[in-house]
Amino acid sequence: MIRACIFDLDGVIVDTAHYHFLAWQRLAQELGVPFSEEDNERLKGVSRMRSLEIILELGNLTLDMATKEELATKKNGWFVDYVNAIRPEEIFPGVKELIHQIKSRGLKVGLASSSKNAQRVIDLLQIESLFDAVVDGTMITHSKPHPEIFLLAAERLGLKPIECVVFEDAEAGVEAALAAGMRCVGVGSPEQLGNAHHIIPRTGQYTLEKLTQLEHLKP
Ligand code: B16
Ligand code: MG
Repeated sequence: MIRACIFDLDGVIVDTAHYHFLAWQRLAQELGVPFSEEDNERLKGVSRMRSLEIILELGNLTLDMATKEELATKKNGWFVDYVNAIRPEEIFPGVKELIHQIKSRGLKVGLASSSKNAQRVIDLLQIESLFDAVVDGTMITHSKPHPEIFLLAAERLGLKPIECVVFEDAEAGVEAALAAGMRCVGVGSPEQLGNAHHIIPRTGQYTLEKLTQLEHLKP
């Protein structure tokens, strides 16, 4: 029995994934590392430091920890500058309506984002009240694809993992949800998210009928 939906933030509720890409691209350019949108798929859902390490790997660069910290902080400054301009209307179309429908069916709703900036984004979008539990990058030790964030979200919702469905746009996020023993709806392309139980192009296109069908699929 499905009793909750847990939403990722960046790329599922709002297009902050694009701002992450712009900030990483700017840093990659400074480092002289070619960095495409396709490369960026590997950064989605993983931690800030792991993202930087992937860029350094792409450029065959090795840097000491202090320099890496400095670069990660620089990228975050640019990201925060982009994000501070976010307005409540930027929530993806249909997402609020979907969450209200889920709630009207008596299900709980959680948010699980690897981002340490998640609370800022939630405040700017004014969506805190939509969620029964919020878990972000400041509360976990292991980032996606580790299942920790989703297991913690289920715990905060007072539910078992098998009772939760995750909405994710990142390959690492789909992996994390499946490792947590949850069903997963991938938001994006089947090439990247092929392991998810259902795949939809945009979050707002999901329906309660599909959620019912999910109950018949094994986690
Ligand atoms: P920050 P999500 C993730 O958020 C992003 O997808 C990923 O690209 C980013 O590196 C990670 O948060 C950490 O973000 O640097 O803001 O702490 O998709 O899990 O909501
Ligand atoms: Mg995401």
